[in-house]
Amino acid sequence: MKRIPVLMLIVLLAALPGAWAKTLKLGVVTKPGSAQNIVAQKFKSLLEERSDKGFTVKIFHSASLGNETEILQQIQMGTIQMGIITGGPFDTFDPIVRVINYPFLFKDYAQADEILDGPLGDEILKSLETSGFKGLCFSENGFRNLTNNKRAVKSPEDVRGLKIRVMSSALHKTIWQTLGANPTPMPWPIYTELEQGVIDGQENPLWVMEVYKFHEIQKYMTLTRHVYSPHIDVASLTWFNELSPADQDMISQAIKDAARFQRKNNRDKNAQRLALLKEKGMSVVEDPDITSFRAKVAGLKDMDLFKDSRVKTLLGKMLEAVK
Ligand code: EAX
Repeated sequence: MKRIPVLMLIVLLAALPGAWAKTLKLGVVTKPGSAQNIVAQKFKSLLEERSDKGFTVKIFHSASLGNETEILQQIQMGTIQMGIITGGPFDTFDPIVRVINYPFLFKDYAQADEILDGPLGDEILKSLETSGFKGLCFSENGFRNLTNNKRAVKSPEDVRGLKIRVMSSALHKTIWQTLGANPTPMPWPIYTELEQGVIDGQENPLWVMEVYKFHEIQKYMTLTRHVYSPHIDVASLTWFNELSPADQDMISQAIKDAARFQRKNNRDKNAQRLALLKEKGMSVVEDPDITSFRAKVAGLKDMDLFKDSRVKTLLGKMLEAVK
């Protein structure tokens, strides 16, 4: 076969749209239509458009690159460039992230936005650099609610002995232990474990119950809103530092815009989701005894989980800021 002259090859390649594009791999653990994917899709379209296809984003969804802990490890190593990852699993990489998963911390979305988009949120994003992540911004999973198959939960007494799946996070495990449940850390997805009764329940925002059809396998839901669960949108620090300042700005801006879009989209749909879950037969406790739940977990801030001085100081500032 005749060899194609190098020059001609270059001309040919340059003519192909996106031939010189830098490909960016982004990992999420959930399926299309899920909160993390909505951020990822929006980011992809914004970045590809704004960079005039200088970047292409390849989204790996449904845990095709592994669970959230494994995705984070690959981002640390730089084999994946970005991830939209739920707050929980970060706490084994950097305990400072526990602060944002603190129970009953934010009273509403406005307060969560104000703090996470402000200097305290920045402190957490910045801290992640020590573990090899460039923390870009927060998008959201949402306020987490308890579901289970045993009984209607109205107060902490009803939680006693329930086998609850929690994220891979020491804080989440401690919250449910303190409430009297029997928590088991398990990575996402958990449908089979719920279906087979290995666990009685789980806790997640409303979109999860709808998108993953938990109404088919979970009878009871309680609007506990016990933890506001953000995603942290991160990049590999080594990779990010090698980009030009202009590319860094473009990526940072695109992911922030995508996060803002997704938070609104998520919140706009919640009333409709709740109605649908009831219609599908879930028995919902909308007004549980939150005062008792709060009282039970009030001592968490003095536990060893928060004894690291950096973590303790930031938790103190955070608790002050939400007063
Ligand atoms: O977004 O593991 C979890 O419970 C997360 O909330 C899950 O990724 C769904």
